[in-house]
Amino acid sequence: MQIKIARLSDPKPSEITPESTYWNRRQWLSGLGYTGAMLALTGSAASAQAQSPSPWEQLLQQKLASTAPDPDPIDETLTPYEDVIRYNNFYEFGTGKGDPVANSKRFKVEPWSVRIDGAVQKPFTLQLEDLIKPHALQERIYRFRCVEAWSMVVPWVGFPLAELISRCEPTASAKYLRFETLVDPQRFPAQGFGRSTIPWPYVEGLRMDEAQHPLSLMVVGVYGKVLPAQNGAPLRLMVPWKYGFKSIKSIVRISFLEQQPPTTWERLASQEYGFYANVNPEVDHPRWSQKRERRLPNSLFDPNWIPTRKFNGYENEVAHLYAGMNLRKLY
Ligand SMILES: Nc1nc2c(c(=O)[nH]1)N[C@H]1C(S)=C(S)[C@@H](COP(=O)(O)O)O[C@H]1N2
Ligand SMILES: [Mo]
Repeated sequence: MQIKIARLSDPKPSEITPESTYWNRRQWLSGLGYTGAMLALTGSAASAQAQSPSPWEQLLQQKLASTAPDPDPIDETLTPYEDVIRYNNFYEFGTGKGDPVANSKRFKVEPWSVRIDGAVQKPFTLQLEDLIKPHALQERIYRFRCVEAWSMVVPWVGFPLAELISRCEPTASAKYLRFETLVDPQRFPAQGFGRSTIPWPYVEGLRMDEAQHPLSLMVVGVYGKVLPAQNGAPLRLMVPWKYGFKSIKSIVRISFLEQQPPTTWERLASQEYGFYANVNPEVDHPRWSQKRERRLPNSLFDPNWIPTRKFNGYENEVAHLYAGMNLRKLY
């Protein structure tokens, strides 16, 4: 029997974000002063949660308040916060772009831990607070390009994945990383929908040198605030030169492997989604062009199409990782 599964798709007009005011970075920065603005934002996030913040939240708020601003920000207009948190792909909450924000209202991060295993000196489990304790948080303003041909510019907050990797003490045989999202139908309602969507857990992977690249970020915040559930709380990956589906959310397990791991979208439709998934305008998706993208915010009247850049504009930083590789075959 053929099971009809959800697919990533060319977005329907009904999913296109309504036009909203641009939140210019310079206006944002000059408004209250950078730290002031961040404190104001984190304050309102905390009060929206009613109860007193958990130890994890307190630690995270503290760390967020001393986030180092992006030292070399790209000169592009930020996608407004409202769009970043309302237009999401997170199939654990449903397949519609509005499902994650609607279905994550009661999401609780705790309890949470991240299992580290595979080719490491000694497998171990990181509790939530230990995840960020040794790391100084940094802001990184990244272009973010979904394989569905829409894109954003987002000020993430996190720390280099390379820092976490060195804490894991991988052995010489570790050549790949495999990441896994939490499976818990209590917290992720769409995981209780049976076989109607994608198989769980959501799995992604990177080659070791990609994971250690300084652009690869473990994200715990956005716009100076605690990362909302719909964006992958408490911990998600951000690899800005790859299509968005590589940037796995709500991670509970990181395994170091000798072999390339099978990953979710590659397993579902390997002719459409590859393991590498580097943003590449020269290799079209079988069902749509990858030469252009809708930069959010946009509207039906102003779709705001812009040309897609190789490696999402990070070619100078990452092209050396793929020297000699045929990126048409290894898409
Ligand atoms: N666990 C999990 N991670 C995921 C997804 C998902 O459905 N489940 N969707 C991916 C896709 S296709 C995209 S484009 C981004 C969206 O991230 P955002 O909602 O923060 O913009 O998350 C990625 N990570
Ligand atoms: Mo995506």
